[in-house]
Amino acid sequence: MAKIIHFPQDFLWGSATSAYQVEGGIENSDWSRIFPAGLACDHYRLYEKDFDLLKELSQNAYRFSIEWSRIEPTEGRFNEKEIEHYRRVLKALRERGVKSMVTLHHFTLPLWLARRGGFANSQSVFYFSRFAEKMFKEYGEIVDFWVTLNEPLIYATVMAPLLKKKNGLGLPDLPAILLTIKNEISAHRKTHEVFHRLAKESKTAVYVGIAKNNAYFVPFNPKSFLDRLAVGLCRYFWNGYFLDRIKDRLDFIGLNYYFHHQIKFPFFLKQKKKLISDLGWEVFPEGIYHALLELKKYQLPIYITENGVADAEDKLREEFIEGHLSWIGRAIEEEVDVRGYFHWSLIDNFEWDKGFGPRFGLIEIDYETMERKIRPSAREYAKISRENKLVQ
Ligand code: IFM
Repeated sequence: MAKIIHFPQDFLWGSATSAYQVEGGIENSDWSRIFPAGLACDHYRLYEKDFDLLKELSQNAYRFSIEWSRIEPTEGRFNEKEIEHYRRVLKALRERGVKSMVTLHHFTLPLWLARRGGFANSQSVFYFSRFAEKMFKEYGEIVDFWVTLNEPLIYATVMAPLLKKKNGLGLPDLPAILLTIKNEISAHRKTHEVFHRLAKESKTAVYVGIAKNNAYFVPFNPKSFLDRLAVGLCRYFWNGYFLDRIKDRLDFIGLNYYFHHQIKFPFFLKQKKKLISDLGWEVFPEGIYHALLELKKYQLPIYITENGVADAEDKLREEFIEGHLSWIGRAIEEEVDVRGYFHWSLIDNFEWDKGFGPRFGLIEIDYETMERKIRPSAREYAKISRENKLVQ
């Protein structure tokens, strides 16, 4: 007999992107010269077309990021033309009845700030909150959800060190990583505080969260003390540490779930599972359930802010989505307050140092013609969104 999983009323069904990965024409960020994305998906020009497709796919929410280097190309000077651009983007979503979730930092920084050390420089807290405050003053009434930082630990430990090395700004070092994390925590806290103060003054509702990359860690041998110890440490440092320091300044938690790690002390084991994405990442839907249960203790609303698979031939995506939604459904049954799911990604895009090869999109992009083509799995996801239920 078919199993039916019903999702809560008002559940958000959406997808996510980030500016550098899709917009094109970003010339002034720390990624621009090292890993140029060129025209990317030309989403900067074609956003309305993409939102029509999003609607056609029965989605009611969209997560995207505002490119800081467009808004503040030189320190302290805001670009009005770009501010108007994102206002049009937000209005286009409103006109279509789509809720917006806006990320303020998704891996890229304006070049001027990168040259001053980026988030490793404690002044970044001031720079970031000034930029964020400006964004709130401009768009506070037309944004539904704010995400301050995307995957702060991936940023601090992988992305920032990679750029630093490639930019010739020195070798990545542990103190810089720790400082980055410290400043990210302060930047988030400050932004939450400022947004709530401004929202109170202007009597606007405000929801500020974070997109936190948490993984599901398991011991290779549950009887091994060392394997279990390593898992405990990973859960503490990778999953919990950052959230514990901002939990009193969060209106919701965004969970980006991609990974399940089996640990045989002191190593992460290479997964030998059958379902492997084009990037070699294991597909393990059950992990999202455990990651959600781990977040239950915070007693905050949770949105899945990212979950997706690199799958150019669209062979795995339908099963991937259904599998994850099924485990999310189970977490909801166990009273985890999950309120929405944003698939990564709406369209194929620029996968950072891996370029345009990996295909994460519900919609395929032909990078020669910029033509968009809906993948079959996207239609299946649309059916689930439309009916607000998953039939298995
Ligand atoms: O493309 C990235 C995104 O920018 C952040 N989360 C993981 C995605 C897939 O690697």
